[in-house]
Amino acid sequence: MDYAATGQQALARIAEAQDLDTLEKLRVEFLGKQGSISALLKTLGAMSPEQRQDEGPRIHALRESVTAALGERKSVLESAALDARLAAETVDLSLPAPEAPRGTVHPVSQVMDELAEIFADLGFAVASGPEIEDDWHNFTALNMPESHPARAMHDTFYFPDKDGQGRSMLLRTHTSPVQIRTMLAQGAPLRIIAPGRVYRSDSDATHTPMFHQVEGLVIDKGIHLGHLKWTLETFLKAFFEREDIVLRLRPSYFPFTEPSVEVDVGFALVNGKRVLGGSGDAPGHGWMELLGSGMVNRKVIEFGGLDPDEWQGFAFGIGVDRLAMLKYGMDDLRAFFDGDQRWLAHYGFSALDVPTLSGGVGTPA
Ligand code: 2NL
Repeated sequence: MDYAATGQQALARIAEAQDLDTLEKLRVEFLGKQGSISALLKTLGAMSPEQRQDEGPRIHALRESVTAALGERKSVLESAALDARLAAETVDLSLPAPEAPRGTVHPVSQVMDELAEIFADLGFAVASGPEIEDDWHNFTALNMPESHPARAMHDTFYFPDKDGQGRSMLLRTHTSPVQIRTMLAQGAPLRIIAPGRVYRSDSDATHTPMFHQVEGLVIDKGIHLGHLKWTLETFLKAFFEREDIVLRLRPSYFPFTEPSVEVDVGFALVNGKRVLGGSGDAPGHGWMELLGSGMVNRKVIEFGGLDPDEWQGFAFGIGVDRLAMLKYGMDDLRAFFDGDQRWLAHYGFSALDVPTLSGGVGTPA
C-alpha cells in the first residue's frame, strides 16, 4: 500500500491547524485508540511475515512523521498563544492600587509610648521585668511583710506551687518589683519608669483583672518632695498638653513610701464633662485624684541593696488605662480589653503617628 498520500494529507492538515484544540482533535483522529494510523498499525497483525517486513517500517515511519509534526505544531501554537496573552493582558500602572488594610495602635500602647517619650526627656530609662513574680519582690521588698494587711488589699492571683526557694509565686500586682530588681541590678543613682501589665482579682465597671500601670523611681543624693512635685507637674503638663495643670498634694499612706502623698489635679466642668486644668478650688471646679506617690521608705531602699543614709528617692504609681480615658475621652474601661475592631477603629491611633516631644505627644486634632 502507498502511505505517502495519507502522510502528506495528515501533515497538511496539521500545518493548517490554527489552535491547540484543533490540533488535539487531529492527534486523536490519527493516533488515538480509534485513530486512522492506529488502525493501520493493527493491520500488521493480520499480515504474512513477508508483507509485514515490507509494510511495517513504512507504517511506523508514517506514525513517527505525524507524531513529530504534531509536536512541532504544538510548540508553535503554544508560543503564539502566549504572545497573544502577553499582548492582551497589559498592566496599567497608572491605576490606583487597592488600599491595603492598615492596623491601628491600641490607646494603651499609644499612652505608654507617650509616657516613655516624656520621661525620656527628663532622663528616665524604661525598665521592664517579669509579670510572674515571687512574693519577696512583689511584697516583702516593698515593706509589706507576710502579715501586712496591704497584701490582702491587693487581691493577688497566686500560683498553686512555690518556687525553688520556697517563695509563693504570683502575678505581679504592681510594677514595683521591676524597680526593686533594677535597684538590685544597677544600684544608684537611678531614674526609671516601669510601665506594664499588672493583675488583681477584681472585676467590675471600673476594675479589670488585668490593667496597666506605670511606676516611676528616682534614687539619688538629697532627693526631696520638691523634686517629686516638679517632676509630676512637668510630666502632667506635657502629657495633657496644657500649661494650666494644677496639683494638690494630700497626705496618704503606702507601706513603700514615707511620707506618702496622693496627687489630685484640678478640673473644670465644661458642659457636664470634666476637663483638666486650673485650680480645683475655683468656682465650678473640683479636684480629681490622679496618682499615688511619696518618698521611698528607708526599708525599701535597704531591700534594694542601698544605704538609706546615703541614698534617698521618690516614687509614684499611675494607672495607664485611666490616663488614656482622661486624655482621649473614653468612658468604659472594659472596652479596652474586649478587642472589638469597631472600638479600635474609633479610638485606635495611626502606627505612623509616633509620639515625639517636637511633633507633639498627643494626636493631630
Ligand atoms: C498608686 C500608688 C505608688 C509607688 C507606687 C514605689 C516603688 C518603689 C518604692 C516605693 Cl520600688 N514606691 N511605688 C509609690 C507610691 C505610690 O502607687 O495608687 N498607684 C496607682
